Amino acid sequence: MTRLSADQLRDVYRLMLLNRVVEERLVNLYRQNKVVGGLYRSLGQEATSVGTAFALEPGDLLAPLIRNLGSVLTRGISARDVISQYMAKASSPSLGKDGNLHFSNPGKGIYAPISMLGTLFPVVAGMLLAERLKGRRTVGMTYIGDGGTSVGAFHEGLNFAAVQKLPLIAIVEFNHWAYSTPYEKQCAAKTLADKAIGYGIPGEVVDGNDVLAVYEVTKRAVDRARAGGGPTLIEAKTYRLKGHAEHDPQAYVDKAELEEWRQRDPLPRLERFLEAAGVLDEGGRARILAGVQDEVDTDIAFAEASPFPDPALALEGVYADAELTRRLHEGVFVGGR
Ligand SMILES: Cc1ncc(C[n+]2csc(CCOP(=O)(O)OP(=O)(O)O)c2C)c(N)n1
Ligand SMILES: [Mg+2]
Repeated sequence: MTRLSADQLRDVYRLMLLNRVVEERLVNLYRQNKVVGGLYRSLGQEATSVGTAFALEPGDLLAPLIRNLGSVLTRGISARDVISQYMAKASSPSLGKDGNLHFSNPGKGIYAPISMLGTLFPVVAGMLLAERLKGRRTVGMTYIGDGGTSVGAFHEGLNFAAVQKLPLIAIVEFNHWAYSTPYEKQCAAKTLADKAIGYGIPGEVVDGNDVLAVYEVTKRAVDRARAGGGPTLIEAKTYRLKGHAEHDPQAYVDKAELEEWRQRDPLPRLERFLEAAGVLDEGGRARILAGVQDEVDTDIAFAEASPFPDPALALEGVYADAELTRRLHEGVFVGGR
């Protein structure tokens, strides 16, 4: 049913749980006014982030959007970096200059979201072209929401990647909403995967709440891309169970529809599978949860105790800075490690 080993399955479960617990704890911090800026949940979408990123190999690159916390955790970014970043502490990857997932860690192959939706596509396509020119078989993955697929940059970047047969994995997260705009007012295509036909690349639709299905379809696409087969567009059907961000009470969402999707929560679904497969029992589940909670407790204590950035440094590192770039490439931040 899956090619993942028992250890890998437990790791996937731990990462989805970490994704959820970090966000739940960030909500508490947000309500205490300790988060600087917005808080963008991925509740109900954890399987898409984790399942896709889990299919990459070391050395591959990933450019997430703000809802892809699970993707960056899967690629080895610590909860400590994410929490420090949300709290805009000097110990955060952007040294307190930016919020949420807006940071890069080239050492771990993570490249920051770009706020102008769609723009990551031409950027990642260009990075992959550079990698090819250097003789490397690096695969790149980036994400776009159902709303974001309507912008020009998405089209231009994916078209270029298709023509150049670049190893780009385009993950389209169909979560039904683009802020308060429903899909029907966004696009007339039956499925977003149909757009792949126009680029001459494979398009796949997957149940985005089934982490194992997400992993399988992505792994196939990654293998094909690395072998020179070019990009794949994968549309993951999922649901945004929270508002656009914490400040949005999603009053425009039908309550029955929301409840229906709550029943399809990807986390209990994976728990049921792992239990039936004999991979995780009640004791194992409790141990993983306790480990995740301990980790997040320690990371929150670290972030709370960390100072805000020195205002005198506000103008440093704003433009290209060789020393800062070197430190980022080595994954060495002010916070140490
Ligand atoms: C080009 C562009 N237009 C508008 C925005 C403002 N904006 C930020 S998020 C968002 C909604 C995006 O919806 P979707 O692409 O479906 O992603 P989701 O939030 O559902 O994950 C909008 C309109 C933007 N960031 N970039
Ligand atoms: Mg959306």
